[in-house]
Amino acid sequence: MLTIYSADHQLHHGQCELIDGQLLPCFEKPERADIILARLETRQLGPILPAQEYGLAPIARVHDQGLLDFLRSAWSRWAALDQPGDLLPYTWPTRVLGQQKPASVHGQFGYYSFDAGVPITAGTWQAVYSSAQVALTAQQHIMAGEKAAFALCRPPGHHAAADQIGGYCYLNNAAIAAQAFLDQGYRKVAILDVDYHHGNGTQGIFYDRQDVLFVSIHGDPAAEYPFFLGYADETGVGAGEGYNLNLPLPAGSGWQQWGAALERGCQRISDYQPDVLIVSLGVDTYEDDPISCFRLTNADYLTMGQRIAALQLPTLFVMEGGYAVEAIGINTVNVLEGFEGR
Ligand code: OKP
Ligand code: ZN
Repeated sequence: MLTIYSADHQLHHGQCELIDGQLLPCFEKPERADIILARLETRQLGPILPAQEYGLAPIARVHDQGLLDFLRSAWSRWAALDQPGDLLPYTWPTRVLGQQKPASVHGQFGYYSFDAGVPITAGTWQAVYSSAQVALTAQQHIMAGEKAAFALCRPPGHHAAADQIGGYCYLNNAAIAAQAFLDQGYRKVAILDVDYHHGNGTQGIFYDRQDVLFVSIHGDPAAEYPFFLGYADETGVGAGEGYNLNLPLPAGSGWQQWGAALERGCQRISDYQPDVLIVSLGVDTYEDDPISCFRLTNADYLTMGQRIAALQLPTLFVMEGGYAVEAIGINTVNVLEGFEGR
């Protein structure tokens, strides 16, 4: 299988995040992608190609222009204030506050985000822009007839909404690729999100549409991030009613529960008869993941890839989460190898 990779991801390296009452080094760190790349090379999965540039237009098909302007300019505005740390939001327009866009960089960050998991550093814009180009390049290879491709995106994207970022995500790479397929003539796209966390951003972007089916298997949001979306009764709205399928599972779920949910999700995708499948591939469902609570094993990822291959669809894998860095290469590449029947 073809992989698309850009070293620009290394330009984004946040210092710290607030987790369980502690300021800890960011879990979403550059070595995640480096380790996956090394495993792809060890296993000789296929060619690893650089990203091509498709510019801002396909990104602006999904994201709000105000958010893009903010992301592009935020670091220089922050650097001008000569502060020591990364730029982080700390005030959000919640229920008791107004919804206007303030002038200050901190106020605007609150306006364009929903949590504090999105540090902006000097290289963040270039890294997130390139991550989207990685997804778009892989998408172009599928348009050109490739059966499958792996977009080794970093930073991830599935929590990013049209105009609000959060959860380590800035630009929604999977959604940008889905929209590009539609803009280039495909009629129906299915997105299967297997990351441990609900893909609230992707769900929101396509919630009122039937040209994108969104299926997600994730930790029950009653107990797990992102808490405020991902429930089973969120089935879509208007024309999109029936085109959103959430399959939340309790903490501690292993392959027995997870595999059954995958079966349900795959059935729905088959019924939908999409032109192409996008897999939001997070491997934070792993038993040793430091911030998640499912119990998938190394071997389960091979089985996952096999079941996805049985859908017999052109398939674009887009990298999302996974924080057990010692195993992230094995688990990610196991999905791809299972898919290829190796
Ligand atoms: C991004 B992706 C756990 C805090 C988790 C944010 C998680 C973002 C995950 N106590 N905070 O879906 O892998
Ligand atoms: Zn995740």
